[in-house]
Amino acid sequence: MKISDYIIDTLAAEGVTHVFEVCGGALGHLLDSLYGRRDIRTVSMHHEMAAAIAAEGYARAGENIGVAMATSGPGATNLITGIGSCYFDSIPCLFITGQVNTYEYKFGKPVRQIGFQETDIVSIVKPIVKCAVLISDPQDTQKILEKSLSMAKTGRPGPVLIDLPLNIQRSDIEPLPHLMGAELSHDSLLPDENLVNKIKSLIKSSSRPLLLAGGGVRSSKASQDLLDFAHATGIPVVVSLMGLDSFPHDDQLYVGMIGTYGNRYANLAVANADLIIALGTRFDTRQTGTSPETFARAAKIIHVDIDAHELNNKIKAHLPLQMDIRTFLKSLNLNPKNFSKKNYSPWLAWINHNKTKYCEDFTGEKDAIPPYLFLREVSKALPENAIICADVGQNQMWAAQIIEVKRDQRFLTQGGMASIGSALPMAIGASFAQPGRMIVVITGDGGFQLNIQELQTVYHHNLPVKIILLNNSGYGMIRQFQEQYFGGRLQSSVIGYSNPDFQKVVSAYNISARRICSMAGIAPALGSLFSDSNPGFLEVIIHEKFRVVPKLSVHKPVEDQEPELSREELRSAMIIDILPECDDS
Ligand SMILES: Cc1ncc(C[n+]2csc(CCOP(=O)(O)OP(=O)(O)O)c2C)c(N)n1
Ligand SMILES: [Mg+2]
Repeated sequence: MKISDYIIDTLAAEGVTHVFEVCGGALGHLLDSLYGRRDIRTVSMHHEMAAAIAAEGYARAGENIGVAMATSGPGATNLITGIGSCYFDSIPCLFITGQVNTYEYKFGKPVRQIGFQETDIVSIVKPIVKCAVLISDPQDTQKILEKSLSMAKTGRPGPVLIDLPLNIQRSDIEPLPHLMGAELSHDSLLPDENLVNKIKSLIKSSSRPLLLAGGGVRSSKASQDLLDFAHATGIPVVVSLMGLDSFPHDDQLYVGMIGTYGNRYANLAVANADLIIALGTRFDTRQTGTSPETFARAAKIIHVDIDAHELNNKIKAHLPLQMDIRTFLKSLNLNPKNFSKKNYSPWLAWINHNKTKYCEDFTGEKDAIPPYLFLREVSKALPENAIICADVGQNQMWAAQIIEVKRDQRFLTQGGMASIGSALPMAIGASFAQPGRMIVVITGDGGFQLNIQELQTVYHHNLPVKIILLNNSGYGMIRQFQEQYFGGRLQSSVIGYSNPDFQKVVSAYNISARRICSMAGIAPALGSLFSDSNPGFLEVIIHEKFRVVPKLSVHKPVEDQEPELSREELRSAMIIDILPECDDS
């Protein structure tokens, strides 16, 4: 059997329904093996960065591994941003790159290149993949493919890459029945009785506990288990940006998102908690601030993560547990009596008081559309099962702070790589993973221009992708940063920056486009945007004065975001003492 056919068959057998790619000579045989197939479809993108991120979006939104392909040289290098994102955010994806024939490849020779577009992509991506292999012997193909697929999905998920020279693609092999043994099961790593007792007693002695949900909750498909555990114990839940959609925001136990751009009330909860059960989170700097020693300083921390390297890495845990989140929660949920509900009413009342007092600022000036108000309206108008894809920048943080993500909704965004221009290709991938669901892109004028060409993919497949572009005439997030730290010298975020007429550009792609610049326009525009399942585009003019607030600056504890509360107010907002360095009295 031809190797390229074997590979596509294997992917189809894995349940992969779509492969995202940009063509090239070095992919020749693989493309030919995709030709005419109905069980596995080819989605031709217009930039490999977008193909990689579409695969990422497909894996984030669905149940399957994402697959992207690119030709050798520039095709392969263009994949890198998406590969890195899958690595940092733990998304299972397989990247296949075409390569020159093995007899044209330099291997160890001290020359720069032999074959046309020959590029050592395996070495280039090594630091950002779980594994990357160039197949040089056809007989290794099955072993490498099966191992790569298994690696991408098991343990802490992530990207894998296979570099496939043309002569290997066209070689024949006799595939054997599955080579791999049973996949590593995490069920063997159950928390034992001793451990359960420890957790039980930590919870028992706490009066201000919090569950902190990270991206690992979704990765291990543990959202329902988290909901069950929270309800069984009555413990309120804060989330990280990656864990944002792992717990329904309309649940009474939901507090908010923590971190640099987190909700002030959620950060106050973290600062004052006496127990934090942190699930599948790596305590990224955006979460803890730049002074991790001040983070959750009153709390004992139970830190559960599948990746042992993340335990006691930045935050010292009272109880570090290397374990799959779902396995952990499932086994705790097995015996609800263990964790019978305690009365946390004073704690919950304190949290809810802060939620009201420190809610986001919805006020505008004259008729300018305040982003928080606008996105709250978007949130209300979203279909029950919409998938929101947020780009990177102010638009992302406004959306993360304000959109009330419901139980059947998703919120997809890049955390660790955080590439501007990622939301549109992410949405394309998500729409193929979840046919029939509306996909809503929240993006900025700067970021949108990085993958604007993918409007053609949206149009070509008539995808139910609704793009909301918050146009503040600049790289707003960088402008905010320069205003804060560089005396308002807006080099390159505003100076030297300009936008095209987005209405004309989007219309040229045959997608219906609309623009609003006043409050009165919001309701009719959202009504019409969400009224059908065709592609749609809404440009919202946002005044450049709007900032992401609150925001934490460097060297501050998370509870002390800007705009700063008066020291007196901060003191009264805290249960524990404020830090001496925050006290100017
Ligand atoms: C590929 C890439 N280049 C540069 C950046 C740095 N960056 C982060 S946010 C941002 C501004 C994005 O501007 P825009 O899309 O208009 O969003 P806004 O912040 O204005 O909402 C930039 C340039 C990045 N994250 N990714
Ligand atoms: Mg902008």
